[in-house]
Amino acid sequence: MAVERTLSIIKPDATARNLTGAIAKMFEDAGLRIVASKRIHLTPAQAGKFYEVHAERPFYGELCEFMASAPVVVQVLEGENAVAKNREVMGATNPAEAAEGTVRKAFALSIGENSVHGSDSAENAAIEIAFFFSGLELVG
Ligand code: DAT
Ligand code: MG
Repeated sequence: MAVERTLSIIKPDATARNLTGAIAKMFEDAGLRIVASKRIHLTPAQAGKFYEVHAERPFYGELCEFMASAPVVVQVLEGENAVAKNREVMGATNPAEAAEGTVRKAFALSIGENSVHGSDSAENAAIEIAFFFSGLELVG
């Protein structure tokens, strides 16, 4: 198995409820290491750029507005199969479909306000990590 890095975002609904530590602990307990972390407040334009791949989807406006509504915590998680492992800990996009023990089952409020983002492939992880962090900020 390969050691990978993936991008995680603790979304506004979760930072607003003071869940940053609880969510980070779930990733750490799953064997992922937080090798970079910062709390930022995205502008709507920055959120729009990050989620550009979803620009044609009907919920794009709502998604960008939500992501810019309050601070987020962006983190780089490192570990064996980090991309897939992070997605497993996150749970399904829709919390109604998320498995027991996942972040979204425990904390998500709705399909839109679903507490966490995680890269969906190693290729996208590299792009998303570079969107938020310079190489100097990644400390394994
Ligand atoms: P994921 O975040 O699980 O990778 P995605 O990439 O398909 O899911 O969508 C990105 C985000 O967009 C998702 O976390 C929440 C929002 N979203 C997805 N489907 C939605 C829907 N049907 N209605 C509202 N928001 C939605
Ligand atoms: Mg996605």
